[in-house]
Amino acid sequence: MAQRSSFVVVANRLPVDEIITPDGERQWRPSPGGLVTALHPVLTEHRGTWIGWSGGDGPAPEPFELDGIHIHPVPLSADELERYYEGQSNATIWPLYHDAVETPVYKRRWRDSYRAVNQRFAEAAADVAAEGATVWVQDYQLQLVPAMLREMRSDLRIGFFLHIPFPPIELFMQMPFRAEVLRGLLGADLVGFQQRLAAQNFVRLARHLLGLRYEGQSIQVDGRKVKAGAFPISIDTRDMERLAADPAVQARAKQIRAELGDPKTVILGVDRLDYTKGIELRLKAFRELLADERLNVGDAVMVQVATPSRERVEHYQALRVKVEREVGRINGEFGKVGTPAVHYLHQSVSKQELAAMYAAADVMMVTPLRDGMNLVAKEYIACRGDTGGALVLSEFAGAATELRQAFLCNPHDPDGVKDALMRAINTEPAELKRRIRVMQRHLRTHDVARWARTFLAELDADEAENAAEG
Ligand code: ADQ
Repeated sequence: MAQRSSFVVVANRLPVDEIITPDGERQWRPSPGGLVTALHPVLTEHRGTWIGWSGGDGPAPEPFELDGIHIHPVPLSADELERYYEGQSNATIWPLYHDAVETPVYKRRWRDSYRAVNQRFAEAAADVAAEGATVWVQDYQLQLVPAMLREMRSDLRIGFFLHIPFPPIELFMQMPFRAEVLRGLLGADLVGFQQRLAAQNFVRLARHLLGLRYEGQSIQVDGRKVKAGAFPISIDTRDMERLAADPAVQARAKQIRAELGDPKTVILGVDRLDYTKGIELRLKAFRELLADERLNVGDAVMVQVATPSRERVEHYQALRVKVEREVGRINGEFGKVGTPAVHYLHQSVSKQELAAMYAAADVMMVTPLRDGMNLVAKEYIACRGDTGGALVLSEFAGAATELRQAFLCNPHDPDGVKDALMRAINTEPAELKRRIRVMQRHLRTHDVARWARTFLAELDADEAENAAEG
């Protein structure tokens, strides 16, 4: 019989990586991320279990314990990886929920696989959850889990958080199994979004598609109340600040600037290589500024770090070609021997190296066409200490709601992006420091622990309300 927990997290991925030790032994190592950091205290306090896929396409390893968390792996076959994960999750739902900036692909066999895998995750949760437990389901890969789980275990308190945007009705209505997805989410007691607008899209959709009544952010479903709300996610701000202040990281930041030729302005981009992130438009803005001679190679240098991502999905292969062609074009036209205009890294870097890059960059460019939140923007702010720096931020990133002192721009307007970058470069250092300080103060109070606390408190409050009314 599986370990029973009063707090269960269900996410596509487990917060662990498998490593092979030098003597060939397989071992698990925690893969540090914001989510696990935020949930760790709750997980350890409640003998919590994390249900997720452990990577690979073989049978799932046996459940085990790591750092005080019960880890419960769910298997995915090669076929499911292709259909549920790369297909339905990342070639249908991901583009559709991001304003269809790439055309979503709809395939019946992907949908069937998505359903089957969601059912497996729901069954795993039903198995490990203790009577009356709280189960927190994460993200767009698992939208059917709340209803599937409620069907098996009506005693549970179920929360769902969507890390990506939730589209307006007109776009959502494209999806062939739209009502099933909506009903899936409505299985939760509380559905959390990054933005207030997303929560509004959701409650309006419930009325439009299923004729459900709502009041404020509460939807009436089968005599239950399902609440929607905005819970903007954040970073572990103190941890990021500490890391950036580390003398080794500071020394590395200096070294990076020196290796770049100590230019006046280092412009940085850090993203998963994803078409929602606006990497090409950022490169194009930089190219045009060089062509217009508003910037010069040597004075200004751009560093773009693009983490390899979803490499078997066609949209992503096409994007890689476009980005690499643009980098080649810029360096071909404007670079000099030993002084490229753009430094492009298609690789993942360590947290320390990332912090050093943030510390080395005068201007950070975060220009997504649409983004649920964007943690890179918040990490940059946290890493600046009292050195100032400028954040150029797309209005279409969730982070723009909070980081109002950034240089906001519309990524669909190339001239607007260029102007925002030039303003960022030309603003007085004292003003830049002031802006960064305001944003740092905000992030110190609005960190990822607060995000988790607020969501779970609201989920608790909902149960109390439902019980009082029932
Ligand atoms: P992502 O789309 O992955 O997340 P983001 O929020 O920016 O986007 O998080 C990326 C994370 O990966 C950051 O913590 C960053 O430090 C790290 N990272 C990026 N490039 C890296 C590299 N080359 N090497 C190492 N680390 C790198 C989704 C949603 C977002 C939402 C988050 C959290 O798309 O909108 O903010 O979930 O909810």
